[in-house]
Amino acid sequence: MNSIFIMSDIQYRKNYCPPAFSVEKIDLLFDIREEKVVVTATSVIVPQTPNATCVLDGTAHVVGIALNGDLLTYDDFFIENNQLHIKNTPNQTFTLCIQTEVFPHKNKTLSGLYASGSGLFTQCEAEGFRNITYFFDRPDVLTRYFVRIEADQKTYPVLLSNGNLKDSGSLKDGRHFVEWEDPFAKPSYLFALVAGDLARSEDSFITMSGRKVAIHFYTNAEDQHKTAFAIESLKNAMRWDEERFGLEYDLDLYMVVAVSDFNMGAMENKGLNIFNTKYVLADEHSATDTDFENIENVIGHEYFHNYTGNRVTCRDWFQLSLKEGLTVFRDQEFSGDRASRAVRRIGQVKLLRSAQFAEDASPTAHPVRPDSYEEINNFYTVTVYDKGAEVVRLYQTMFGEAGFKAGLRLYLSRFDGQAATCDDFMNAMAEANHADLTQFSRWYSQAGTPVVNVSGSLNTLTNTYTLTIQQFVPETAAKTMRMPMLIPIKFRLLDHHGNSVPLRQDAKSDESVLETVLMLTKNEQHFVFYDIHTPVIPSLLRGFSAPVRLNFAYSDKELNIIMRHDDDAFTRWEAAQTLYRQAIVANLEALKAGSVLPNHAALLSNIRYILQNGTGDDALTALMLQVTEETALFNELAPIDPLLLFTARESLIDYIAQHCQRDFQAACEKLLADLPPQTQPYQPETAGLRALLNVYLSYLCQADDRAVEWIARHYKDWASDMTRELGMLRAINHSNNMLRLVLLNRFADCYANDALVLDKYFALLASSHAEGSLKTVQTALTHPAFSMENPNKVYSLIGAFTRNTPLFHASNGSGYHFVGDAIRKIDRYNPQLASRLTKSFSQLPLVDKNHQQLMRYELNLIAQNPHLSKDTKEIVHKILDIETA
Ligand code: B3K
Ligand code: ZN
Repeated sequence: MNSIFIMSDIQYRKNYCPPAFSVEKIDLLFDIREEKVVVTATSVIVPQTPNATCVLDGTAHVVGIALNGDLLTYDDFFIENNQLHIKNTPNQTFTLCIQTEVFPHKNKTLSGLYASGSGLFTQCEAEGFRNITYFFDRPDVLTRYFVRIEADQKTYPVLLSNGNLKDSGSLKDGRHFVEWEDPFAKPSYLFALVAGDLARSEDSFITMSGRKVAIHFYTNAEDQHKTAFAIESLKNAMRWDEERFGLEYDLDLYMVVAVSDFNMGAMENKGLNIFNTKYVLADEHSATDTDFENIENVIGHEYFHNYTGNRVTCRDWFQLSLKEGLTVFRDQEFSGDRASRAVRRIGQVKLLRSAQFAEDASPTAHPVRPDSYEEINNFYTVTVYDKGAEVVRLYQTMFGEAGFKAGLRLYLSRFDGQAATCDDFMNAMAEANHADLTQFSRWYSQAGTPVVNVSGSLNTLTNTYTLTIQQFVPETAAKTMRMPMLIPIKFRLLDHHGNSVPLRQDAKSDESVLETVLMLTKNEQHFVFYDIHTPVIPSLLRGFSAPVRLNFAYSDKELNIIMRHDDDAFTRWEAAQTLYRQAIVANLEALKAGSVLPNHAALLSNIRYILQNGTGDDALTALMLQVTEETALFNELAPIDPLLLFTARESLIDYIAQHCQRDFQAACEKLLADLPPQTQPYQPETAGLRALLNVYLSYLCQADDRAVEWIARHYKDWASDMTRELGMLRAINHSNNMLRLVLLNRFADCYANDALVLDKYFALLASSHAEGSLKTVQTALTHPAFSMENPNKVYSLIGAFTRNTPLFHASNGSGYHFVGDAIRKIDRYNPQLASRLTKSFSQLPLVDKNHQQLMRYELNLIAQNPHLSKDTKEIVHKILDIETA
């Protein structure tokens, strides 16, 4: 443990106190002027505890304060540590009026009220509202909002806030006003305001009770033609929530505003979602199939928050997963019902393994419901979101769809209009399903990815098959308890043709099933199956039924059978991953020993089998043909030389590409001939074929540079849509052939006016393994379309760079330095963005000593800044293991 102790402001979950004041309503007047906005906030405050001091959170410049109409003097209040203390407030209801000034054009944090282009936008979650006015900026203080906005009519013809439009009209001097009223009480983090010159795309939706909801999407005028898909997705989401959960939209208007400067994907402000343009704008010329899928997910996600997040919100930020885990689960179910559920599930597993399992193994590990934080914005993590969604999925696995729905409906009706906790949700699930979830609650409190070791044995005398399952929770940086978990393992037994064998678990009964869920509760358990006469293969954790690492020592032959014949997409894909992983590890051993790389003949025969027979789902076939990513291997191979791991993996890809070149070529040509022309912007039915084609092209370019020339020759003909165009560019992106740069430059020129496509260009530059890539990326910082202030650009270039192993982990430290430099710059104006980038260093404990030293050097440079933001400081200190007291 490092001996430096630093004073800081850590918040603890155990210290929660209910608010001492409630607020009946708040009137907000926004007077928008050229350089500043004057905000007048008038709250009707009801004391809940006698003689409590009225303390409001805020950072803005105070112009004046009045209590029950009387102007306060400096003797009546003081401001300390971003809190306004009002002395001697009455014990009865009182009115507090606070006038502040904010400067959105100077605000580069993209939190609070900020300018982007010629418009003004807000982002209040988690604690942005306090940058606008002084308020009880905590999620358990809910109130009704009445908002009036006044601004210049020409500059800001569109003035929006939450809820319903109540009034609008002209004022003198070319100004105008609008008034909005939100009938639903909400916490301050859901407040939103937009002012600008935006174009409106309109549609409507008739709810299940026959109410007409107007849908308004606001974008820049030149992007208006790209909103159709997002609008359709919203209507699909509205219908889906009615059909699946009986939940109907509750206002008469649903607004979505797209903004290009935004720290994350989107924000669920009541009735007025604000979205990153990336998750709204799409047409076939600019968006890939994956972009369309992401738009559908995020539109769905923010819509579903209307109940899970807005109608029932979080009591405190430690409960963040209550709304985020649940809403991710809901958007996953929505997209699973839309298309290719099994393939979507594998996508979720890939993310969980490469990012969340990695987080659990990192210095920033925390449970789904954290116990403490320094900066809440650092806790919008894959653990809170995606592991949180897995925990919610566990309820459905245990209780079935109907039981889950009953629990959700009970929770929503019990806590409607209130702020709740993860325990409240769990208790509603338990009550609706008459279950005891005491042990289950460990999923919220214990960090770490449980490890499940399984072995099986057939007793030919008794004709029984016994599964022995052990579990343990590894130690993490969060140092939480490590008690055995309740782990549902979806399970079948397969014969050697891949057919399911009947499972009989009761010796006295003939009853059998083909699939069961084994409930693991102890450190070690045995499950016995009767009437098993021939060798069988366990098909375990089907559908990835729990977020655990499961080990079973399958033989190659058993893996082949599962991969080819199991009817569960996850276990098939997982068998392929095991084969890839074993091959990478074998390469790694050979590289370490300096010996010749081994053959992987068994793997080749499987790849050929898949190429010839497919899997019945092209998107699944495409996934099965892709070698496991390095990041998913870091943890189990630690301490690792990332460059050696990269070489081991690349060698395997090379090997497959070389040996199966003819097979890929034949499959590719057939597909090119068969691929139907795209008639609609996004066709899920043929998305799998396009994914497959792109995998073939990548292997072909890896095998032989002539494929790069082949692509270049046909580029124009084949680039019928962005999925195919980007697929070609990705395939050639590691080549040193000059044609790569020719095509990339042409791509950048062609889309010079499309910011979202340029993001793809920057990501291509930053993901390349071609010679001189660091230099290219450094030069890209000066590209006229690049901006260090725009998160999309930063994530595309610098974010993609941190995932480019040979560049980021370069042995001379140049990659770390490049990213470190960017963090140091960005931290001065956008701490949230800087802190996110800093997390790329959290692999530190998993890499070898040399890389650790280089990372530490860079992190120390960041830590030295006396003005370092709270956000970045918390992450750097965790990684460097500097104790904060
Ligand atoms: N709730 C927002 C995230 C806010 C992040 C604040 N740092 C988007 C979402 O999860 O829907
Ligand atoms: Zn969310």
